Amino acid sequence: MDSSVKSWLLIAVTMVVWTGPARSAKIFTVGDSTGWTIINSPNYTLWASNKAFHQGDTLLFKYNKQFHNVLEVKEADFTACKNTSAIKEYDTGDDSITIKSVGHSYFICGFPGHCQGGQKVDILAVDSSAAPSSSPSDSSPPPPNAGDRLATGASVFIGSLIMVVSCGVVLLGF
Ligand SMILES: *[C@@H]1O[C@H](CO)[C@@H](O)[C@H](O)[C@H]1NC(C)=O
Ligand SMILES: [Cu+2]
Repeated sequence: MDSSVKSWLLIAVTMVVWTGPARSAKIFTVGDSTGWTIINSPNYTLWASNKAFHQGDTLLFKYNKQFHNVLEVKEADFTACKNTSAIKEYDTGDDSITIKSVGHSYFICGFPGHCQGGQKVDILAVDSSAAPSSSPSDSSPPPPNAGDRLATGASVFIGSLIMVVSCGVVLLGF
């Protein structure tokens, strides 16, 4: 192959790598290893507060279906722990729920007293597309999170590496 063709090929590869990997959907097990419960349950508000949920991510509710269920409810019902007008009900004990919309999704357990006891979680999801998330009107998007910075750093590193190699190819005239 002609060396200039080779170097253009490498530059093309570099450009592809440089854009970095697209963000892929994540799966969150609600309450981690403890799952969705009421006895020795985690503080679900606290559990959710240090996570970045995106539209398209999946919430996994794992629980004993004899004693719990999952109701998606409106904000007022979440606040009041009202279990009689759920938007959606899940009761398999192993429910996989995809976050379909940006904004809040509210989930409670419908068994008597459980929501009042803290078995409730408010999931605030942001846009799935860009990470960091930003709308066209945003003049100063928030800084990317650590994971995104790491990914960006890695792709810049790989990109630089390929750039150096392709320069070497051109200079040495392979
Ligand atoms: C759970 O955590 C939230 C956020 O840190 C806090 O505001 C709330 O008081 C906690 N609830 C309980 C029952 O400890
Ligand atoms: Cu429950």
